[in-house]
Amino acid sequence: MRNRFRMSLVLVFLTAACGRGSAPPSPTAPIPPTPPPPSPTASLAPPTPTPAATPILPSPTPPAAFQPRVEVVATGLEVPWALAFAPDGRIFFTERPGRIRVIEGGRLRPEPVATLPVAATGEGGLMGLALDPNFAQNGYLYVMYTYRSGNALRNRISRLTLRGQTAGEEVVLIENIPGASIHDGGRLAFGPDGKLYATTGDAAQRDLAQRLDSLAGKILRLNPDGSVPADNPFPGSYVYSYGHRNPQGLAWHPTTGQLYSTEHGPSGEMGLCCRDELNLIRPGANYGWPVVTAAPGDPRFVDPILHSGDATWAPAGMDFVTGERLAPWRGHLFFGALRGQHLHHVVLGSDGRTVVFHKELFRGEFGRIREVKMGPDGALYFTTSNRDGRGQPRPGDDRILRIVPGP
Ligand SMILES: [Ca+2]
Repeated sequence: MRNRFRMSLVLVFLTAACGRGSAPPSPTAPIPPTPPPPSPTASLAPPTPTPAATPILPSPTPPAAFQPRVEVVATGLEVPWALAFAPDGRIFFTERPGRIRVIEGGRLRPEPVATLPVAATGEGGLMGLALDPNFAQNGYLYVMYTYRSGNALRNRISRLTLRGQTAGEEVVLIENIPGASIHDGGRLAFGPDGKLYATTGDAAQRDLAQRLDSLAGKILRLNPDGSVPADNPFPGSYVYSYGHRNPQGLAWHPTTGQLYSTEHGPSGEMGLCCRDELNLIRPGANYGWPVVTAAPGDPRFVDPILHSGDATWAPAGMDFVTGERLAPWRGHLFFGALRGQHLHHVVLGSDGRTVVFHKELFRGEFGRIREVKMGPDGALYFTTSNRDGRGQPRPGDDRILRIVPGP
C-alpha cells in the first residue's frame, strides 16, 4: 500500500511552542563535563558548528519536493514495542505480551525465538529490546520487562543468548526497578559509547523520580554485563539523569553523539495535563518531574527543548534519520505519538537544542504509533500500537511499516 505525505499538516515553529528564547537554565545537580563521545560511524549529517554562545537558527528547509511512501513490513502483530536490527539483516522485535519475534529474509517467522513470563498488565509487559554491539559474535539480546513479585509489579533488565532460533539462558542484569500498571518506561538502547541505556517510569509514585536512591523515573546507564560504569555521574549508581515521569524514547544525534529522550507529560496528576517533552539529556541533570512540568525556566531543572503544551502526543520510540536513501530528512529526528496518532518530525538547529521546526505526519492514518527506528536499509521503520487496549484496531494491526522514497 502507499500513503502519500499529507502536506497540509500543521507546521509549528518552536519559538511559539516553547515560549522561551533566552539562555537555558543551568541545573544545580552535578554535571560531569564529558558527554558521551560521538559515534565513530556517523558521517552523514552535515557538520554542526556549535561553539557560538548564541544559538544560530538555520532557515527551515522543509523537504517540499520529497514524497516518501509507506510500505508494510509485517502484519497481524500484537503491540510490537521495540525493533532491533541484526547485522545479517534480521529484524528482531518484542510484542508486549512477552514474545520476541524475528523477520528473516523479509518473512515473519511464526514461532517466537522466546516467550517470556512477563506481567503484561496495563502499560507493562515485554518492552525494550537491544542487540549487543557484538551480536554477530555473541548472540546477546537485552530485554526490559515487567514481572510480578508477590503482589507488586517490578521491571527488570535481562540478557538472553540467541542460539539458532531460540533465545534463552537469561541473565538478570537489574532487578526490582519499581513497576506499576502505568509508567514503566521500558526503552533500551546502546549508546555510541558502548553502554546500555534504559528508561524507567515513575511507576505511578511520582516522588520517586526526584530520589537518587530509587531507579524509578530515570534514565539508567549500565555496562553490558550489568555493572555500573565507573564514569557514571553519580558514583556507584546506574542513574544517568533523573526527574523523569515516563520516558519511552532514546536516540543519539548521528554527528554530535548527544542523547535525546521523549517523555510523557502529566495526565491528571496535580490537576495537570499534557506537556509531553522532548529532552536533550545531560549526565547527572534533573528534568524536573514532578516539581515542574513544561519549560518554566527554573534553574534547578533542565527544560525540554520541545513540549506539547496543551496537546497530548504520548511520545514513544524515536530515531534520527541517517544514510542516503532518505537524504532530504538526514539528521532529522522522528518520534512516534500514541495518543496523538502521528509521527512527529523534528528538525534541530546547529546547537542541537533549538527546534527549527516540527510537524505532525500521518495524523490518524495509521492510528497509534509506538516504535520508530532507522533501518540498515536506509528506510525509517515504525510500528502501530492499536491492539494495546487504547486504540481502534484496523485490518492487519498491529503492523510494522517503513518509510521509503516515493512515489
Ligand atoms: Ca521535565
